Amino acid sequence: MSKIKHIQARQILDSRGNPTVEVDVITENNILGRASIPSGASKGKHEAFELRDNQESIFFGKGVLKAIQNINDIIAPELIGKSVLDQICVDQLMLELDGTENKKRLGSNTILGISLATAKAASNELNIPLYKYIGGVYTRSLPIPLINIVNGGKHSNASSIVFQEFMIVPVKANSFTEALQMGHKVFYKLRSILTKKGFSTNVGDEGGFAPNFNGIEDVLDHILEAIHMANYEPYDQIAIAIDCAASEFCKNNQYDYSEFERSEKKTKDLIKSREEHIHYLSYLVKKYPIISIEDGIDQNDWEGWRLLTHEIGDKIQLVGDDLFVTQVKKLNEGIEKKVANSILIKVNQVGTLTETIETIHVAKKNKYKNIISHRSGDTEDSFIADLSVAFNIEQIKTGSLCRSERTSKYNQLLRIENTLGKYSFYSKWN
Ligand code: 2PG
Ligand code: MG
Repeated sequence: MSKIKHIQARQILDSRGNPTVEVDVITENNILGRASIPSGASKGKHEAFELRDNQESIFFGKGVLKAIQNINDIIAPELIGKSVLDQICVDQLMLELDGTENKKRLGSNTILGISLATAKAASNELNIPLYKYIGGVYTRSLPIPLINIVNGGKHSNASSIVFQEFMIVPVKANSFTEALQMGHKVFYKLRSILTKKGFSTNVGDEGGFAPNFNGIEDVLDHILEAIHMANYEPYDQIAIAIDCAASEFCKNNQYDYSEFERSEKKTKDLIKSREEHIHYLSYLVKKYPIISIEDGIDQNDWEGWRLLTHEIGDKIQLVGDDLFVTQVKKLNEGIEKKVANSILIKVNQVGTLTETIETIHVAKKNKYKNIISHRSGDTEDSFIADLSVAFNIEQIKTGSLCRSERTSKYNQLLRIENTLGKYSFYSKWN
């Protein structure tokens, strides 16, 4: 009954218009589970391997037809007849078929497509919501959204801002619905401030504004102004989170703040030593209502991570993204070295649902906060919304309040909150 009858994979387009993998897993009852795979721009060095065709003349090498072929020729024949209810077995079988440490043979996009589609087919087969299928009966809490509002770094080619993401965090909402409403108010207040000043209100890859601000503090001042204009108390009601994506502008433990400078202004004066960079982050935390910094330090700069954690790790959330790449091995290294205090969870950094869940559990056990995350290239698939509820995860980062590949996750969370009704619970900050 719940056996896999057929697996069909195809190439579709992601939010940047680049090809990505979509997989249909179909059971003997003709029940469908469909999943599509996101893709990052600022990828961690140790992420599981994303298989691309590398044939320059087609989609500039970004095609995923090899991944589709791997599904059809290598994986599907082994999985036909296996139960969709046995997620661990399905994932394990694919790991064995791949046989490499970072999924280099078959591709993480290939394996993940089947892994997520299998879970969806199982929940459809059992006719229970995906979050309940994955998480069990005690799944009722909605995450706090870290809502993207300004894009910089690799996520925008218009702004020169070196940090990749500026987000607002509705810490004092009473429900997920109210949190989005609060975020929406600030988002549109910022839009009107930018319009009045003659700034562009075009958006970057994750839907945040991306005008040519005059540096990091100019961005933060504008966000603060928008929070005030929306009549919210900064910090107590709406706080700020940033993703520095420091691996993108660090070379030899030096942090080049002019890395994304698009004008003539590019100058070597903007290169900071590791200590100066940490000092600057610490200064920003004192000056602004910042409660979370992601990838404040380069993925290979363990000493920098140690210093930053020592400096501000007891005051704010320090999130490892490129640092941990959603992998237990890297997370354990961080726990042992006592760096960061939170982890970003991206399904495609590791490549199967089973391994993602393992990482979430290791983080919880060691009191590291989990933050479920999208990728800058994403699809309409809202799997991560269900994943966040499945494990009562307190935070989700899934872009701004525009662009359908971002709102699809928010909309799924709105649906879940609506369905849970009075039994739903909105996460508290810390
Ligand atoms: C990040 C992500 C998502 P990308 O750095 O956190 O916002 O970006 O998907 O480009 O790695
Ligand atoms: Mg990041």
